[in-house]
Amino acid sequence: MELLEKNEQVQTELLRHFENKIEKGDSIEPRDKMPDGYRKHLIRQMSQHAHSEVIGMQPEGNWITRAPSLRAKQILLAKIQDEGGHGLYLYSAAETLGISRDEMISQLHSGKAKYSNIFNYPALTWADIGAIGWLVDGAAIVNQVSLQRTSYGPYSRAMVRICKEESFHQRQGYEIMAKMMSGTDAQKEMAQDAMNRWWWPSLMMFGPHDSESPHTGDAVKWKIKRHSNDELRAKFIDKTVQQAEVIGLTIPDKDLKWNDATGHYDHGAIDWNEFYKVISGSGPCNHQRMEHHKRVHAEGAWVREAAEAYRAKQEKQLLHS
Ligand code: FAQ
Repeated sequence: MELLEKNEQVQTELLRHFENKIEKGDSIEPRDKMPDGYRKHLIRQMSQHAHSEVIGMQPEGNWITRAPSLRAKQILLAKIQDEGGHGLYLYSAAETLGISRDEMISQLHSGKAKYSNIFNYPALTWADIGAIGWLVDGAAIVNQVSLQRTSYGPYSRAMVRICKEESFHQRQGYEIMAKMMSGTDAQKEMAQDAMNRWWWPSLMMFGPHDSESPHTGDAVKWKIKRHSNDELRAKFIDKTVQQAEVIGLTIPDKDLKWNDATGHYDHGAIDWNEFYKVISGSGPCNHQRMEHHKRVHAEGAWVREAAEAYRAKQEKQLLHS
């Protein structure tokens, strides 16, 4: 009985330590005691973030063989490789919370874990590669810059490195759009068409409005989220409108208007029916994205087995040396 009470006291003390750290803005590290809800919340968000990075390689990968120049091909290859790397840092960071990579992948394959809505749309033309870099990476950066100050140490450190690479990605996308907007009428039309198709799904990347976001309350309390979905969306719109104007692109929103009182742009209504349809598996490319991931994952089994055999061999050698 005494032992049980003592154990409870220790647990309470450790949780108080967690709360103090959150309160002070110190980072939580893997060995710290944390509430189960905090751990689960992070596993959900970080694994979904990792899956998004990896699934996000597919729409761009589709254009490697069709890039319009060797320079463009090299840049695109490097960018896609970076996205794969981001997925790997994030899977590793999530593993520190006690979930294995295999488990995360099987949650993705079973549909239990989501990935970003945005990667369920097709990349139809070269301008889409510009729009993905400029708008999708641009939206991802706004979110990830804020996450650099998230309370979980391994996640926040991964974000610092990821943000440096994302800003290069955003610029390569903007460069493609700017180049097309200074080209022929057909190229300008292609760029505007890509803008029209990617704008609204990019706004949806920030998640539902704050009033409809079930996870925001806990996320803010635990300092996982440092800014709300709507705050980040507003930040993204404010900076992107100006960038569009500079190169002559029109934002496909007739209700977009600067609001002096809020210091932000007002925007038209987002089609949340489309968002929920896409994140529940019925977007234009969901089936294709998952089938591709499952097939390539199965084909790569031999690489994982070889790496495991190599690790076991090294361990054995170390024991006998
Ligand atoms: N897509 O209560 P909330 C990238 C779900 S990286 C799909 O507001 P939360 C790089 C949400 O999971 C892009 N589902 O949720 C790149 C929840 O459902 P659940 C990925 C979404 O977590 C560029 C439900 O709706 N970035 O692009 C989305 O507080 C180019 C209720 O939502 C990250 O993951 C969505 N957009 O806020 C790679 C950033 N939004 O889980 C290649 C980290 C919401 O209960 C090429 N994540 N849902 O079933 C976050 O900051 C947050 O998780 C939010 C959502 C803001 C995405």
